[in-house]
Amino acid sequence: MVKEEFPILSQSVNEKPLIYLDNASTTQKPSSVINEIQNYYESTNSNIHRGVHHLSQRATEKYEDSRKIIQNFIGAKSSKEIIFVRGATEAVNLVANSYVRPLLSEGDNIIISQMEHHANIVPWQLITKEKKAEIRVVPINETGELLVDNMDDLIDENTRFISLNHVSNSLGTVNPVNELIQKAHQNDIRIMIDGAQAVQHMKVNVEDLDVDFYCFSGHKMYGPTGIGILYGKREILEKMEPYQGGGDMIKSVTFEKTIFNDIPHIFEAGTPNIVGAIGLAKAIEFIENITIEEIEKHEMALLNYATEKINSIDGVKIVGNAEEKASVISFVMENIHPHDIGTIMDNMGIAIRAGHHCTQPIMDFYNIPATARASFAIYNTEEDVDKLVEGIQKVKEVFT
Ligand code: 7TS
Repeated sequence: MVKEEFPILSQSVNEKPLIYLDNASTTQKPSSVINEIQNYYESTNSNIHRGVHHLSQRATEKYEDSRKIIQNFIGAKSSKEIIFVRGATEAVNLVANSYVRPLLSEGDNIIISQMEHHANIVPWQLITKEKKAEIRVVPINETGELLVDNMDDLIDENTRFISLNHVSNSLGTVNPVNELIQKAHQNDIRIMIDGAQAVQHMKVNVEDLDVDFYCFSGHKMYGPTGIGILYGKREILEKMEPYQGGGDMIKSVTFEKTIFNDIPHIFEAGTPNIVGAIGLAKAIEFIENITIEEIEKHEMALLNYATEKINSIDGVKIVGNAEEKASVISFVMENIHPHDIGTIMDNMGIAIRAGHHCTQPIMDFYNIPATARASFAIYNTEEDVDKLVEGIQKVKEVFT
Protein backbone atom coordinates (compact mmCIF):
# COMPACT_ATOMS: atom_id res chain seq x y z
CA MET A 1 0.00 0.00 0.00
CA VAL A 2 1.31 3.41 -0.95
CA LYS A 3 -0.05 4.88 2.29
CA GLU A 4 2.50 2.89 4.29
CA GLU A 5 5.31 4.79 2.61
CA PHE A 6 4.06 7.97 4.34
CA PRO A 7 4.93 7.80 8.06
CA ILE A 8 2.82 10.83 9.00
CA LEU A 9 -0.37 9.15 7.80
CA SER A 10 -0.29 6.39 10.41
CA GLN A 11 -1.06 8.76 13.29
CA SER A 12 -4.32 9.54 15.02
CA VAL A 13 -5.85 12.99 15.24
CA ASN A 14 -8.48 13.62 17.90
CA GLU A 15 -8.26 9.91 18.67
CA LYS A 16 -9.32 9.00 15.14
CA PRO A 17 -7.09 7.64 12.38
CA LEU A 18 -5.93 10.59 10.31
CA ILE A 19 -7.64 10.98 6.92
CA TYR A 20 -5.57 13.55 5.04
CA LEU A 21 -7.55 15.27 2.28
CA ASP A 22 -5.76 18.60 2.04
CA ASN A 23 -3.32 17.68 -0.68
CA ALA A 24 -3.89 20.75 -2.84
CA SER A 25 -2.44 22.76 0.07
CA THR A 26 0.50 20.43 0.48
CA THR A 27 1.06 16.71 0.08
CA GLN A 28 2.70 14.48 2.66
CA LYS A 29 6.21 13.15 2.06
CA PRO A 30 7.20 9.52 1.49
CA SER A 31 10.01 7.90 3.52
CA SER A 32 12.27 7.99 0.47
CA VAL A 33 12.17 11.81 0.46
CA ILE A 34 12.50 12.12 4.24
CA ASN A 35 15.45 9.69 4.28
CA GLU A 36 17.15 11.49 1.41
CA ILE A 37 17.02 14.76 3.33
CA GLN A 38 18.40 13.16 6.50
CA ASN A 39 21.02 11.31 4.51
CA TYR A 40 22.14 14.50 2.77
CA TYR A 41 22.70 16.28 6.09
CA GLU A 42 24.45 13.25 7.56
CA SER A 43 26.75 12.52 4.63
CA THR A 44 27.04 15.34 2.11
CA ASN A 45 26.05 18.73 3.54
CA SER A 46 28.19 21.51 2.16
CA ASN A 47 27.76 24.69 0.17
CA ILE A 48 27.67 24.33 -3.61
CA HIS A 49 29.49 25.89 -6.59
CA ARG A 50 32.19 27.23 -4.27
CA GLY A 51 34.51 24.69 -2.75
CA VAL A 52 37.18 22.48 -4.21
CA HIS A 53 36.77 20.16 -1.27
CA HIS A 54 35.16 16.76 -1.56
CA LEU A 55 31.84 17.46 0.18
CA SER A 56 31.25 20.65 -1.76
CA GLN A 57 31.85 18.85 -5.02
CA ARG A 58 29.46 16.06 -4.07
CA ALA A 59 26.79 18.52 -2.93
CA THR A 60 27.15 20.47 -6.18
CA GLU A 61 26.88 17.29 -8.20
CA LYS A 62 23.72 16.22 -6.39
CA TYR A 63 22.17 19.66 -6.76
CA GLU A 64 22.93 19.80 -10.48
CA ASP A 65 21.82 16.18 -10.98
CA SER A 66 18.49 17.16 -9.42
CA ARG A 67 18.14 19.88 -12.02
CA LYS A 68 18.54 17.26 -14.75
CA ILE A 69 15.97 14.98 -13.15
CA ILE A 70 13.50 17.87 -13.14
CA GLN A 71 14.41 18.75 -16.73
CA ASN A 72 13.56 15.21 -17.81
CA PHE A 73 10.39 15.14 -15.73
CA ILE A 74 8.89 18.09 -17.61
CA GLY A 75 10.57 17.43 -20.95
CA ALA A 76 12.69 20.58 -21.14
CA LYS A 77 15.38 20.78 -23.83
CA SER A 78 18.14 21.84 -21.47
CA SER A 79 18.80 21.80 -17.73
CA LYS A 80 19.77 25.47 -18.11
CA GLU A 81 16.06 26.15 -18.54
CA ILE A 82 15.32 24.90 -15.02
CA ILE A 83 15.57 27.52 -12.27
CA PHE A 84 15.29 26.59 -8.62
CA VAL A 85 13.01 28.98 -6.75
CA ARG A 86 11.11 28.91 -3.45
CA GLY A 87 7.89 27.81 -5.07
CA ALA A 88 5.27 28.80 -7.62
CA THR A 89 4.84 32.15 -5.88
CA GLU A 90 8.46 33.11 -6.31
CA ALA A 91 8.43 31.88 -9.92
CA VAL A 92 5.60 34.26 -10.84
CA ASN A 93 7.32 37.13 -9.02
CA LEU A 94 10.55 36.38 -10.86
CA VAL A 95 8.90 36.44 -14.29
CA ALA A 96 6.87 39.53 -13.41
CA ASN A 97 9.94 41.46 -12.30
CA SER A 98 12.67 40.19 -14.59
CA TYR A 99 10.79 39.62 -17.82
CA VAL A 100 7.51 41.52 -17.91
CA ARG A 101 8.27 44.64 -15.87
CA PRO A 102 10.90 45.98 -18.30
CA LEU A 103 8.43 45.48 -21.19
CA LEU A 104 5.60 47.42 -19.60
CA SER A 105 4.66 51.01 -20.36
CA GLU A 106 1.68 53.14 -19.50
CA GLY A 107 -1.48 51.86 -21.22
CA ASP A 108 -0.20 48.28 -21.67
CA ASN A 109 -2.07 45.28 -20.36
CA ILE A 110 -1.46 41.80 -18.97
CA ILE A 111 -4.04 39.03 -19.19
CA ILE A 112 -4.84 36.62 -16.33
CA SER A 113 -8.09 34.82 -15.45
CA GLN A 114 -10.90 34.84 -12.91
CA MET A 115 -9.68 31.53 -11.48
CA GLU A 116 -6.10 32.45 -10.58
CA HIS A 117 -4.50 31.85 -7.20
CA HIS A 118 -3.49 35.11 -5.52
CA ALA A 119 0.10 34.18 -6.41
CA ASN A 120 -0.82 34.74 -10.05
CA ILE A 121 -2.69 37.99 -9.40
CA VAL A 122 -0.82 40.11 -6.89
CA PRO A 123 2.63 40.13 -8.59
CA TRP A 124 0.90 41.47 -11.73
CA GLN A 125 -0.93 44.10 -9.71
CA LEU A 126 2.34 45.28 -8.23
CA ILE A 127 4.01 45.86 -11.59
CA THR A 128 0.95 47.15 -13.47
CA LYS A 129 0.32 49.69 -10.73
CA GLU A 130 3.87 50.92 -10.91
CA LYS A 131 3.83 51.15 -14.72
CA LYS A 132 0.27 52.49 -15.05
CA ALA A 133 -0.69 49.39 -17.01
CA GLU A 134 -3.83 47.30 -16.54
CA ILE A 135 -4.83 43.73 -15.80
CA ARG A 136 -7.47 42.10 -17.99
CA VAL A 137 -9.35 39.07 -16.72
CA VAL A 138 -10.59 36.09 -18.76
CA PRO A 139 -13.99 35.23 -17.25
CA ILE A 140 -15.31 31.81 -16.20
CA ASN A 141 -18.77 30.27 -16.46
CA GLU A 142 -20.99 28.79 -13.75
CA THR A 143 -19.47 25.31 -14.12
CA GLY A 144 -16.04 26.80 -13.50
CA GLU A 145 -14.62 26.69 -17.01
CA LEU A 146 -12.57 29.40 -18.63
CA LEU A 147 -14.40 31.28 -21.41
CA VAL A 148 -11.49 30.80 -23.74
CA ASP A 149 -13.02 32.64 -26.69
CA ASN A 150 -13.35 35.78 -24.59
CA MET A 151 -9.57 35.96 -24.46
CA ASP A 152 -9.57 37.05 -28.12
CA ASP A 153 -11.57 40.14 -27.18
CA LEU A 154 -9.15 40.99 -24.38
CA ILE A 155 -5.99 40.75 -26.47
CA ASP A 156 -4.94 43.89 -28.30
CA GLU A 157 -1.72 45.49 -29.50
CA ASN A 158 -0.94 46.62 -25.96
CA THR A 159 -1.07 43.14 -24.45
CA ARG A 160 2.42 42.36 -23.15
CA PHE A 161 1.97 39.04 -21.36
CA ILE A 162 -0.51 36.31 -20.46
CA SER A 163 -0.35 34.24 -17.26
CA LEU A 164 -2.91 31.50 -16.55
CA ASN A 165 -3.11 28.47 -14.35
CA HIS A 166 -3.11 24.93 -15.66
CA VAL A 167 -5.40 23.54 -12.96
CA SER A 168 -7.51 25.60 -10.56
CA ASN A 169 -6.74 24.87 -6.90
CA SER A 170 -10.30 25.79 -5.85
CA LEU A 171 -12.40 24.39 -8.69
CA GLY A 172 -10.22 21.56 -9.96
CA THR A 173 -10.78 22.77 -13.54
CA VAL A 174 -8.12 21.62 -15.99
CA ASN A 175 -7.65 24.41 -18.49
CA PRO A 176 -7.05 23.76 -22.22
CA VAL A 177 -3.47 24.98 -21.99
CA ASN A 178 -2.53 23.84 -25.49
CA GLU A 179 -5.19 26.07 -26.98
CA LEU A 180 -4.36 28.97 -24.64
CA ILE A 181 -0.66 28.83 -25.52
CA GLN A 182 -1.46 28.69 -29.24
CA LYS A 183 -3.77 31.68 -28.93
CA ALA A 184 -1.05 33.67 -27.17
CA HIS A 185 1.53 32.80 -29.79
CA GLN A 186 -0.79 33.55 -32.71
CA ASN A 187 -0.83 37.06 -31.29
CA ASP A 188 2.96 37.11 -30.67
CA ILE A 189 2.49 37.25 -26.93
CA ARG A 190 4.54 35.23 -24.43
CA ILE A 191 2.63 33.13 -21.91
CA MET A 192 3.28 31.63 -18.49
CA ILE A 193 1.37 28.63 -17.14
CA ASP A 194 1.13 28.14 -13.38
CA GLY A 195 1.30 24.38 -12.99
CA ALA A 196 1.27 24.26 -9.18
CA GLN A 197 -1.83 22.02 -9.27
CA ALA A 198 -1.00 20.13 -12.46
CA VAL A 199 2.39 18.39 -12.48
CA GLN A 200 1.49 16.08 -9.58
CA HIS A 201 -1.66 14.86 -11.37
CA MET A 202 -0.91 14.57 -15.10
CA LYS A 203 1.88 14.35 -17.65
CA VAL A 204 3.28 17.77 -18.51
CA ASN A 205 5.75 18.26 -21.33
CA VAL A 206 6.91 21.86 -21.76
CA GLU A 207 8.44 21.20 -25.17
CA ASP A 208 5.21 19.74 -26.56
CA LEU A 209 3.25 22.59 -25.03
CA ASP A 210 5.68 25.11 -26.48
CA VAL A 211 5.02 27.18 -23.35
CA ASP A 212 7.32 30.14 -22.62
CA PHE A 213 7.32 29.82 -18.81
CA TYR A 214 5.95 27.08 -16.57
CA CYS A 215 6.14 26.87 -12.78
CA PHE A 216 5.31 24.60 -9.85
CA SER A 217 6.00 23.96 -6.16
CA GLY A 218 7.84 20.94 -4.76
CA HIS A 219 5.71 20.60 -1.64
CA LYS A 220 2.53 19.87 -3.59
CA MET A 221 4.16 16.90 -5.34
CA TYR A 222 5.50 14.87 -2.39
CA GLY A 223 8.66 16.99 -2.11
CA PRO A 224 9.90 19.42 0.55
CA THR A 225 8.64 22.94 1.21
CA GLY A 226 10.72 25.93 0.16
CA ILE A 227 11.63 24.59 -3.27
CA GLY A 228 9.93 25.05 -6.62
CA ILE A 229 10.70 25.32 -10.29
CA LEU A 230 10.53 27.99 -12.91
CA TYR A 231 10.97 26.64 -16.42
CA GLY A 232 11.70 29.23 -19.09
CA LYS A 233 12.69 28.93 -22.74
CA ARG A 234 16.41 29.39 -23.03
CA GLU A 235 16.26 32.19 -25.58
CA ILE A 236 13.98 34.19 -23.28
CA LEU A 237 15.92 33.51 -20.07
CA GLU A 238 19.16 34.58 -21.75
CA LYS A 239 17.74 38.03 -22.41
CA MET A 240 16.17 38.55 -19.00
CA GLU A 241 17.31 40.88 -16.26
CA PRO A 242 18.52 39.35 -12.98
CA TYR A 243 15.93 38.89 -10.24
CA GLN A 244 18.01 39.24 -7.08
CA GLY A 245 21.64 40.19 -6.69
CA GLY A 246 24.24 38.36 -4.62
CA GLY A 247 26.67 35.48 -4.63
CA ASP A 248 26.53 32.73 -7.26
CA MET A 249 24.65 34.89 -9.79
CA ILE A 250 27.85 36.68 -10.85
CA LYS A 251 31.03 35.91 -12.77
CA SER A 252 32.97 38.84 -11.40
CA VAL A 253 32.32 41.89 -9.27
CA THR A 254 34.13 45.18 -8.89
CA PHE A 255 32.63 48.35 -7.49
CA GLU A 256 32.51 49.67 -11.04
CA LYS A 257 31.04 46.69 -12.83
CA THR A 258 29.51 43.29 -12.26
CA ILE A 259 29.47 40.57 -14.89
CA PHE A 260 26.52 38.29 -14.37
CA ASN A 261 26.65 34.52 -14.45
CA ASP A 262 24.97 32.45 -17.18
CA ILE A 263 21.51 30.94 -16.92
CA PRO A 264 20.25 29.33 -14.75
CA HIS A 265 22.66 30.58 -12.06
CA ILE A 266 21.98 34.24 -12.79
CA PHE A 267 18.52 33.67 -11.28
CA GLU A 268 19.73 31.79 -8.20
CA ALA A 269 21.41 34.43 -6.05
CA GLY A 270 22.78 33.31 -2.70
CA THR A 271 22.96 29.85 -1.17
CA PRO A 272 19.93 28.06 -2.57
CA ASN A 273 17.73 25.43 -0.96
CA ILE A 274 20.20 22.67 -1.78
CA VAL A 275 18.52 19.94 0.21
CA GLY A 276 15.16 21.05 -1.13
CA ALA A 277 16.30 20.51 -4.71
CA ILE A 278 17.70 17.08 -3.81
CA GLY A 279 14.50 16.16 -1.96
CA LEU A 280 12.41 17.30 -4.91
CA ALA A 281 14.39 15.05 -7.26
CA LYS A 282 13.65 12.17 -4.89
CA ALA A 283 9.93 13.07 -4.93
CA ILE A 284 10.03 12.90 -8.72
CA GLU A 285 11.62 9.47 -8.47
CA PHE A 286 8.70 8.48 -6.21
CA ILE A 287 6.19 9.72 -8.81
CA GLU A 288 8.02 8.05 -11.68
CA ASN A 289 8.26 4.72 -9.87
CA ILE A 290 4.48 4.65 -9.67
CA THR A 291 4.16 6.52 -13.01
CA ILE A 292 2.16 9.69 -13.43
CA GLU A 293 -0.33 7.78 -15.59
CA GLU A 294 -1.15 5.43 -12.69
CA ILE A 295 -1.43 8.38 -10.31
CA GLU A 296 -3.84 10.10 -12.67
CA LYS A 297 -5.92 6.96 -13.10
CA HIS A 298 -6.14 6.39 -9.35
CA GLU A 299 -7.03 10.00 -8.57
CA MET A 300 -9.63 10.19 -11.34
CA ALA A 301 -11.33 7.08 -9.98
CA LEU A 302 -11.42 8.70 -6.52
CA LEU A 303 -12.69 11.98 -7.95
CA ASN A 304 -15.53 10.24 -9.79
CA TYR A 305 -16.41 8.11 -6.77
CA ALA A 306 -16.43 11.12 -4.45
CA THR A 307 -18.33 13.35 -6.89
CA GLU A 308 -21.10 10.80 -7.26
CA LYS A 309 -21.41 10.25 -3.52
CA ILE A 310 -21.36 13.94 -2.60
CA ASN A 311 -23.85 14.82 -5.33
CA SER A 312 -26.30 12.34 -3.86
CA ILE A 313 -26.40 14.15 -0.48
CA ASP A 314 -29.19 16.72 -0.12
CA GLY A 315 -28.12 20.24 0.73
CA VAL A 316 -24.56 19.86 -0.55
CA LYS A 317 -23.37 21.58 -3.70
CA ILE A 318 -20.08 21.03 -5.48
CA VAL A 319 -18.50 24.28 -6.66
CA GLY A 320 -16.63 23.63 -9.90
CA ASN A 321 -18.12 21.05 -12.24
CA ALA A 322 -15.91 21.42 -15.29
CA GLU A 323 -15.81 18.66 -17.87
CA GLU A 324 -12.06 18.30 -17.31
CA LYS A 325 -11.14 18.19 -13.63
CA ALA A 326 -8.24 17.17 -11.43
CA SER A 327 -8.77 15.59 -8.02
CA VAL A 328 -10.12 18.61 -6.17
CA ILE A 329 -13.66 18.91 -4.82
CA SER A 330 -14.85 22.21 -3.40
CA PHE A 331 -18.29 22.16 -1.85
CA VAL A 332 -20.73 24.26 0.14
CA MET A 333 -23.59 23.20 2.40
CA GLU A 334 -26.86 25.04 2.84
CA ASN A 335 -26.73 27.46 5.78
CA ILE A 336 -23.48 26.02 7.16
CA HIS A 337 -20.22 27.95 7.09
CA PRO A 338 -17.32 26.02 5.55
CA HIS A 339 -15.23 26.67 8.67
CA ASP A 340 -17.81 24.76 10.71
CA ILE A 341 -17.59 21.92 8.21
CA GLY A 342 -13.81 21.91 8.57
CA THR A 343 -13.96 21.94 12.37
CA ILE A 344 -16.43 19.07 12.65
CA MET A 345 -14.37 17.06 10.15
CA ASP A 346 -11.23 17.76 12.17
CA ASN A 347 -12.90 16.31 15.25
CA MET A 348 -13.33 13.13 13.19
CA GLY A 349 -9.64 13.12 12.21
CA ILE A 350 -10.42 14.31 8.67
CA ALA A 351 -8.20 17.09 7.31
CA ILE A 352 -9.89 19.22 4.66
CA ARG A 353 -9.39 22.88 3.93
CA ALA A 354 -12.02 25.56 4.48
CA GLY A 355 -11.63 29.09 3.23
CA HIS A 356 -11.16 31.05 0.05
CA HIS A 357 -8.06 29.02 -0.88
CA CYS A 358 -6.23 32.20 -1.93
CA THR A 359 -8.71 32.61 -4.78
CA GLN A 360 -11.00 35.35 -3.54
CA PRO A 361 -12.07 36.40 -7.08
CA ILE A 362 -13.54 32.89 -7.53
CA MET A 363 -15.51 33.27 -4.29
CA ASP A 364 -16.74 36.66 -5.49
CA PHE A 365 -17.84 35.13 -8.79
CA TYR A 366 -19.97 32.52 -7.00
CA ASN A 367 -21.01 35.03 -4.37
CA ILE A 368 -19.85 32.85 -1.48
CA PRO A 369 -17.34 33.64 1.28
CA ALA A 370 -15.57 30.29 1.19
CA THR A 371 -15.82 26.60 0.35
CA ALA A 372 -14.85 23.37 2.03
CA ARG A 373 -12.32 21.54 -0.12
CA ALA A 374 -11.19 17.94 -0.26
CA SER A 375 -8.27 17.13 -2.55
CA PHE A 376 -6.83 13.71 -3.25
CA ALA A 377 -3.35 12.30 -3.74
CA ILE A 378 -1.98 8.88 -4.66
CA TYR A 379 -2.20 7.57 -1.07
CA ASN A 380 -5.91 8.30 -0.67
CA THR A 381 -8.40 5.46 -0.92
CA GLU A 382 -12.12 4.86 -1.39
CA GLU A 383 -12.31 4.36 2.38
CA ASP A 384 -10.99 7.92 2.80
CA VAL A 385 -13.81 9.14 0.55
CA ASP A 386 -16.33 7.11 2.57
CA LYS A 387 -15.03 8.85 5.72
CA LEU A 388 -15.39 12.23 4.03
CA VAL A 389 -18.99 11.40 3.16
CA GLU A 390 -19.58 10.24 6.75
CA GLY A 391 -18.15 13.57 7.84
CA ILE A 392 -20.55 15.49 5.62
CA GLN A 393 -23.49 13.49 7.03
CA LYS A 394 -22.27 14.28 10.54
CA VAL A 395 -22.11 18.00 9.74
CA LYS A 396 -25.70 17.82 8.51
CA GLU A 397 -26.80 16.06 11.71
CA VAL A 398 -25.12 18.66 13.92
CA PHE A 399 -26.81 21.51 12.09
CA THR A 400 -30.36 20.10 11.89
N1 7TS B 1 -0.69 28.58 -7.90
C1 7TS B 1 -1.64 27.69 -7.61
C2 7TS B 1 -2.57 27.22 -8.68
C3 7TS B 1 -1.74 27.19 -6.31
O1 7TS B 1 -2.68 26.31 -6.01
C4 7TS B 1 -0.84 27.66 -5.31
C5 7TS B 1 -0.95 27.21 -3.88
C6 7TS B 1 0.15 28.57 -5.70
C7 7TS B 1 0.19 29.01 -7.00
C8 7TS B 1 1.19 29.06 -4.75
O2 7TS B 1 2.04 28.02 -4.39
P1 7TS B 1 3.18 28.22 -3.29
O3 7TS B 1 3.74 26.87 -3.10
O4 7TS B 1 4.15 29.18 -3.84
O5 7TS B 1 2.47 28.75 -2.07
N2 7TS B 1 -2.20 26.74 -3.50
C9 7TS B 1 -2.60 26.45 -2.23
C10 7TS B 1 -3.83 25.90 -1.94
O6 7TS B 1 -4.68 25.59 -2.75
N3 7TS B 1 -3.93 25.73 -0.61
O7 7TS B 1 -2.80 26.16 -0.05
C11 7TS B 1 -1.96 26.62 -1.04
